[in-house]
Amino acid sequence: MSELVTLKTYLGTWAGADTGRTAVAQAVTAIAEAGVGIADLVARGPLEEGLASIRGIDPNAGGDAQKELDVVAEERIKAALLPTPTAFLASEESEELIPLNPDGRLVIAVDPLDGSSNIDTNVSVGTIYSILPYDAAVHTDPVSAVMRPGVNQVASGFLAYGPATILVATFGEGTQVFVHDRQTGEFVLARTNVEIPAETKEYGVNQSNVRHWAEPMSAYIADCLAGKDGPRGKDFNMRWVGSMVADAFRIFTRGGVYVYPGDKRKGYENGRLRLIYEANPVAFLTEQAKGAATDGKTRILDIQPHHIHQRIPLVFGSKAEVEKIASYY
Ligand code: FDP
Repeated sequence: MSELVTLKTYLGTWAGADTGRTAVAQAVTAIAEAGVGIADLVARGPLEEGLASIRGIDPNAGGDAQKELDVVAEERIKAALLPTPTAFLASEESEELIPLNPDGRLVIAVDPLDGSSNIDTNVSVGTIYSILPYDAAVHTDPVSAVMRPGVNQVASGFLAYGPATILVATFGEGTQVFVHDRQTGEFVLARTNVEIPAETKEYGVNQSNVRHWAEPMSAYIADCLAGKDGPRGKDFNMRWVGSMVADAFRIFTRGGVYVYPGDKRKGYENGRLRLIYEANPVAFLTEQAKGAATDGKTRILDIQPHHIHQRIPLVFGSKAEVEKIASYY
């Protein structure tokens, strides 16, 4: 039997004696360890009273209702990253950047708990992170270190708290899947250099919004629905968990596309997903797995952010299908 590769050994080999890489390895290890604690809380479900309850009357920085577990997850990640070389943390749950380590050389953006509308439904939720290098001499305004197009990421990933706790991670050299082994407490490398199939017959979208969409998106879905009798000449299947991490993991496993377009509803002009801590990390993972990620037309990783919490229409997954969607725009 071949020897198991743990996250620790993988990161040790990847980082070697490189201090920049070692900083990234420390941060990812900390996030993964915090994730194990968050997974335990999620698994206790209704026994952990109040985790799905809405906290206070104010929405979070992104404008969504804040659940108790959103806040607990942010606290856990913040505490885990404190001893690492992370200078600043940007989080969906905090309006401003959170200063951590004055000597840090990384800025990290997180969605501490993606899919929070699913907390009390026993459906997978997760944590998403994006890691950028930080140099205090260059980024005299730390916000400028976060407000960079996603091509500047050095690592990104997400944890999904489902039947298994998994970590999908990239360090710019392919996309790897680690699974948390509850018996040993270690994350074990389960799939290396994941490849999302270029072609697919499966799409994921909240189709109840069809009347709010612009013409290109309605036309694309109408053609999928027409199946083999329509212009696409093949039958499609639809899957929508409504937790992006869960939908993403399915796409990393068997292909497909995730689509959240902008629509006519107030506040949804640029879709629902946040560029810096949702779209960018997933786009990096997707490209590293030979897939593609756009806002419909433009590559996500090339987009210049203008606000920490800005939203962006998001299409990612099987490359040929993402390109097909772009052709409708
Ligand atoms: P949530 O608000 O529950 O955190 O990140 C936003 C997100 O979930 C995605 O995980 C999910 O794919 C999407 O919103 C679901 O949106 P709808 O409720 O509009 O379907």
